[in-house]
Amino acid sequence: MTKYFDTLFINANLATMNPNIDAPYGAIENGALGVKDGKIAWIGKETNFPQDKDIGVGEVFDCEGGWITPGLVDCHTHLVFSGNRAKEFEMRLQGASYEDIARNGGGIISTVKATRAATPRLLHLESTVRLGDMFDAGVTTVEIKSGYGLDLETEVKMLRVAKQLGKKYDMRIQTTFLGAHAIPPEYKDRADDYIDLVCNEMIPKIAELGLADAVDGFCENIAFSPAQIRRVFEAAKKYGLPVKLHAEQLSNQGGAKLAAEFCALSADHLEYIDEDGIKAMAAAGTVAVLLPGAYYYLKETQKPPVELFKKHGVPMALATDCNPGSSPIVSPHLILNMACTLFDFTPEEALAGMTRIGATALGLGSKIGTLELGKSADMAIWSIEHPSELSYWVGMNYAPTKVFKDVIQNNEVIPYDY
Ligand code: DI6
Ligand code: FE
Repeated sequence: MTKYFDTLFINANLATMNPNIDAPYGAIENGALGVKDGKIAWIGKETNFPQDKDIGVGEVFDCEGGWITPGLVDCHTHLVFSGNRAKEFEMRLQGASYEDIARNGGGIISTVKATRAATPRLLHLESTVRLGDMFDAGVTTVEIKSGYGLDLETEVKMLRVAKQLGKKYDMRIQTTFLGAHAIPPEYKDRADDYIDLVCNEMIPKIAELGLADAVDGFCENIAFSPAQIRRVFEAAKKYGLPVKLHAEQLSNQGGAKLAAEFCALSADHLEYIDEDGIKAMAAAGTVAVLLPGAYYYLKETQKPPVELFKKHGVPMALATDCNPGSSPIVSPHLILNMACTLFDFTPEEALAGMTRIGATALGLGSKIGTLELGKSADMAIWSIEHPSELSYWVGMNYAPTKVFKDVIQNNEVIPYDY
C-alpha cells in the first residue's frame, strides 16, 4: 500500500484564507486536509476524500469540528531586546510625548543601552518569554528586527539571538537588519557619519554572515531623513537584500513613496501617509503593514487611511510591532481585535492581515499564509465555532489545540559564546 499522506486532518472546518475560494475566510466546511512531506497534498470536503483502499495514511488527526487556519504570521516585531520602559510609560501618562522622551536621550536609546549591556544569554532568556507567548497563541512565523544595538557587535548579537529563538520553538523566523533605527549616542549630531557606518560596514558584514532576510529603517524627524534612508536602501540593493520601512508613523516624510521606489516588501505604520504615497505603494506592490498596538499605546489619534488603501488595492497586513517603547504587546489576538475596533477591519480582513497578507509582506506568499495545495502545512487548529472568535476575545491569548508545521529549514544553528 502506498503511503500517500503522512497525516490526514479530518472532521475540520478549513479557513483557507484563499481569496480564490468564494466564501468568507475562503472556508471549506466539513473539510479534510492531507499532508505529505510537510506540504498540503489534499484539501477539500471530507465527503470528497478518495475512498480508495490503496490510499495509505500515516496518522489521522480528528479536529472534532474545530477550525484550521494558516499559522499566524507576525510580520513586524522588535521582539529581541533587553529591559523595559515602564518608567517612560509613566512619563507619557504625565504628559511627556514619545518624541520628547526620544529627544532627551530616552526612548529607543535607553533600550540600546540595556541591549548593548546584555549578554547573549540574558537577551535570549528575556526574548524567549515573549516568543513563547506568541507560539502558544498560534503564531508560526515571526519577523524580528535588530535596531537596539546600533553598533555592529550588538546588531549581530541580536540577529543571532533571533535565529536561535526560532530553533528553540521551531518557528519560522525572518530577520531584518534595522541599523537605521535611531542615531546612537556616540554619533550625536553626526547622523550622516552613522549612515556611512551602516552602509559601508554593517550591511556588508551582516549580508556576508547571512544574518538578515531584509533591511529596514525609521524615516522620521526623530530618526533618519528620506535622503539618508535612500543611501541605506541603495546599500541593501547592492547586497541583494529586500527593503521595508517604518514610514509616516508620526509625520509625513514621504517615506512610503521612497519605499515604493525601491519596490519595498512593505511600508509600515502609515498613519500620516497621503494618497500619492498610497498610489506609489499600489504601483510597486508594496504591502501596508498596520500596527494598531503602537497606535493605541501612543494614544495616536490619526488613523491610517484604511479606506484609501482599499480604494487603491494596497493589501493591508497586521502585526504586533512587539517592542518596549510603543507596543509592548505579544498577543496576535489583541491585534486582530484592535484592528477591528480601532481601524474598522472586519474579523475576516484582520485574519487575512495576520496570515496571507502578513506572509506577502515577508516575501513568503508562495510558501505560507493560506491553506492551499502545495503550500507548507503550516497551520493552527482551533477549538472554535467560527473564525471570527479569533478577533473577538480581548486580553486572552486564544491557544490553538495544535500547531502543525512543516520542517522549518531556515533556522540553522547560529552559535555564539555565552
Ligand atoms: N517605531 C516604533 O514604533 C518602534 N520603532 C519604530 O521605529 C518603537 C521602538 C521603541 O520605541 O523602542
Ligand atoms: Fe516597528
